[in-house]
Amino acid sequence: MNIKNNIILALDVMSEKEAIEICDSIKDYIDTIKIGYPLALAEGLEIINKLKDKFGFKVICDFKVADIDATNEKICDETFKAGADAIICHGFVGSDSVKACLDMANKHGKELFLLTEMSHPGAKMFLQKNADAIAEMGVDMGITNYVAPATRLDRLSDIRKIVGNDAYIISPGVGKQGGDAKKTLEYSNAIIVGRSIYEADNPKIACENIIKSTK
Ligand code: NUP
Repeated sequence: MNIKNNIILALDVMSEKEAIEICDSIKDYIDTIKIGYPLALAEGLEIINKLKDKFGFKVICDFKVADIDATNEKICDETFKAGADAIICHGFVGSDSVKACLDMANKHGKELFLLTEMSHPGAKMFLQKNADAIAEMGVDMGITNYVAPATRLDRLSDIRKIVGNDAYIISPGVGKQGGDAKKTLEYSNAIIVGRSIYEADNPKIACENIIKSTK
């Protein structure tokens, strides 16, 4: 995926109106947005095509798909049919569940991102212990896109070593969760930023400042 300025906006706002306002202010700097459950549940999956049509964005759906294979297949199918360019799935559910997502992404000619270790403190309880194995599974399955944390650069670096330099890593946790944009981009291809942009008094300036800080 080619992502302008290596920044993905995590658009976790709760209405179409707010989403359009934020997108309008940052559209010169950002061409890829991540929509998760907050906005999709508030406004329905139609929000994907509405924002794509209005702004020409690429949309990554952060649905952290984590079910049995048969259900994952249905979730991914509906999400791609609704216009998503990529979907994020969990890895802890195992290769059969992940393969269902990968197969559906391939069927639609779209992309899959495999979530390895999450960025929040709670990820240390269970997920971190298995994150290397999740990344290894992704490599074995031929997956080329990953999500890994901006909040723990040592772990991000470990995951980069496992998936290799040709893999594409996107990293949440910059800003509000404590991660640093420039340091993260030493290991990641793109950062995911939400609240530091959409909660800012001026999202456009917030965006500009983050981009400047990465140079
Ligand atoms: O490990 C993860 N951490 C994380 O924060 C995986 C994610 N997908 N996210 C998402 O990234 C989170 O749900 C939110 O949409 C975004 C980070 O937002 P913020 O902390 O910059 O506001």
